[in-house]
Amino acid sequence: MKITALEAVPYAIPYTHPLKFASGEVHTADHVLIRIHTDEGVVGTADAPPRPYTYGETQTSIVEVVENVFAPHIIGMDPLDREKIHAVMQRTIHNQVAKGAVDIALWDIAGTSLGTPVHKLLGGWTDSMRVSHMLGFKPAQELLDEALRFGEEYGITTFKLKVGRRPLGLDIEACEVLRAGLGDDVEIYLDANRGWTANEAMEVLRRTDGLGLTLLEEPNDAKEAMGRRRLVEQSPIPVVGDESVPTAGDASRELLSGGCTAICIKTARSGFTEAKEILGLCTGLGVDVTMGNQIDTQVGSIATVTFGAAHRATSARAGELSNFLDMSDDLLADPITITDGRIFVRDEPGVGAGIDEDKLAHYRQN
Ligand code: MUC
Ligand code: MG
Repeated sequence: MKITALEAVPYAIPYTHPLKFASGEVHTADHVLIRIHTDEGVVGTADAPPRPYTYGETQTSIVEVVENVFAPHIIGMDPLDREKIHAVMQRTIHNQVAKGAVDIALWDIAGTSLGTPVHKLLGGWTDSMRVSHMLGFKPAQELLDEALRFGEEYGITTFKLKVGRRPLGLDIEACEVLRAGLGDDVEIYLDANRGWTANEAMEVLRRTDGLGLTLLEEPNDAKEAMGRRRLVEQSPIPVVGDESVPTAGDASRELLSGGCTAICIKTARSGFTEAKEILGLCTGLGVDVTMGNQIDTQVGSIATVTFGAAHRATSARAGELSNFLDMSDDLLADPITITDGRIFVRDEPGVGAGIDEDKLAHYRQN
């Protein structure tokens, strides 16, 4: 089998409920759909969500690097020779989201051509993931109302609260109101997207002690290494690396230098191949992993479920899988449903990200 074309289709779908967090906000899913075509008619599909405030990539840069930097070298290669294709992509530094989408599309081709679901190829551990819902910046009572609604409508019992605001009391009040309103059985954890200094994060940990928070993600900039190490040493809960650990090399550096004690794996920026390397590192070192959300569409979310359900460690915790519910529409032909707080893998060859072509024609931007 040979790759005949790499297609990078920019599209835009508005959000009904914009997500706001310490490093940015999202009003429109201005993503890029990546499709890899082969001479046997098999097509691999994946979604690339640009996050300029996290990795520096934009919709335009993703189209450019896929079509004009990767494609000329990758066309003609066997899509199953992933190692060789990655060697080509590694000649270009960064561009993690563009590389991740190409990798997922290659796995989609592998599964489709073998007639096997990719969750089976990756590990086949279980058939579903528990869902964690991400709560963006809002007044405390609105956060509680949203969490109660998601609990009632979808059976979700795990929430990640976006924090990193100043004054610190805003987020501390949100934690208190959520804990009082949701009760002790609901899991609540925090993600500051580098919004605080290490000292501010330590103050928040002190003032929320006793609320049963389980994880603190990217409290400050991990590059501020001394403050971060002090915080990690003193934190009573695991400090999760997210945007500081897009690659296996980054994850090893942050874990071994004391920059974090747990890792957020995101298939959107690591693909399945590097996500597997990061996972192996984490299980070998004995640190927890979470499956994160790059503010993904349903196409991206089904990829996360595919990877997360395939492995024991990634399915142990609830994965962040519900951001697509805040979009006005999506591209997946067979929409994702959340039942009793879970999303199931697709029992069909490939990743199961069949695209509704009419919707793509409607939302595409070229
Ligand atoms: C997250 O976990 O940080 C927000 C920015 C980004 O890159 O991902 C999201 C969610
Ligand atoms: Mg995060």
